[in-house]
Amino acid sequence: MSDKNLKQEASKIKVDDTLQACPIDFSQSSVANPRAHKKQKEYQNGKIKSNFNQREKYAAYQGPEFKKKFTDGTLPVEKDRYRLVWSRHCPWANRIAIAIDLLGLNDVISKGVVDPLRPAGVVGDWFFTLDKDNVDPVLKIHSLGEAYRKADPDYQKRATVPALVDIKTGKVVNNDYNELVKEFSLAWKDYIAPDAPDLYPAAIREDIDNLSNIILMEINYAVNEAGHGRSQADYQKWYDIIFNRLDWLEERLSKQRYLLGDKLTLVDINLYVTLARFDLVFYQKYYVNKKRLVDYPNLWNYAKDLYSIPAFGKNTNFTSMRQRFYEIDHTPQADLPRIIPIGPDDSIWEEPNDRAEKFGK
Ligand SMILES: N[C@@H](CCC(=O)N[C@@H](CS)C(=O)NCC(=O)O)C(=O)O
Repeated sequence: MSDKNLKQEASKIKVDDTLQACPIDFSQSSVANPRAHKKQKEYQNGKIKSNFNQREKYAAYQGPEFKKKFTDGTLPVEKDRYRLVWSRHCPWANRIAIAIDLLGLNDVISKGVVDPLRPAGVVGDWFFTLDKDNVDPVLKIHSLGEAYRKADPDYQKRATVPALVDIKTGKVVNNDYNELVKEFSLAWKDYIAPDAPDLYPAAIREDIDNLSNIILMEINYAVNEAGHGRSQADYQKWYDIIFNRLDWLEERLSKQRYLLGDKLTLVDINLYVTLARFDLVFYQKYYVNKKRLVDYPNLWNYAKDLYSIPAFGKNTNFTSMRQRFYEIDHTPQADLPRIIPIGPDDSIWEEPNDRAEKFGK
């Protein structure tokens, strides 16, 4: 039986996946960053190879383009066959990295991490500049765009994270951040650790989908929409949506440990990835600043509770967030026309939380 109230709440929400999923990127501006402009030319004229010189410049929003599935048998479920390429700053990619570790699939699905800092002036591709020789050790590529173009030689859009790559062919097979966790939960049962949580249990699937849609529209996308506000009225609209919904979530979490009761599900991951970036990024950069996360007792304790689980904590990296959202590119720090915020203090995430005590183990 699905939760009627939740169903009714979700029925008021229209899922619009043409909304902005991507953070603001201002490193291209020659005024903001003269060095970037010079570097950008080297990509445009092909001197440096990346997806950049082929992509649609400033392509508008794009939804996930690669959606091959395990659940319908298109993709074989095979150990050591797939690699998740992600960036630690990215909330969408963060969902998948957390889920792989929570499900205990980290021994069978590997992960490659791209650099949240890109070459100055480049958008639309991610690079393996954190790796030795700037090459992903498994896929042997310099940029994620290479795997996108292996999958589709005419691919001209952004090479986005998360991207699941078939190691055998080197091709991106799925970059659908809304579906990948479900795919792993449903089709990889043979490999999921026996003590792992069921992130998408059959009995409450409808509730999970309903609450996920609410959180997607009114939290996950909404913070980006507020940050990209096209007018004062537009910003105000999203600002109100976000804080009304956070009040609603605060109330919900005053009664139960997790969003759907006493068991963690994938919808907790979906909320967590925005909460983890709330005070550092959305509050101070996107003006989503009526309240901070730490001002909500239940949401804050809930976020710390999740952070204390290694799959969440180890995949939460505040340095990468500062890099991507504030430092942006490889321009030397001394030349940066931007400021990187020192606060908030990241160490407060390590402080104890009251959730187990309040709701029992
Ligand atoms: N729109 C993306 C959602 C994921 C996304 O926006 N990822 C961002 C990082 S948070 C990205 O890779 N952006 C590429 C870029 O900045 O050019 C998709 O449909 O897969």
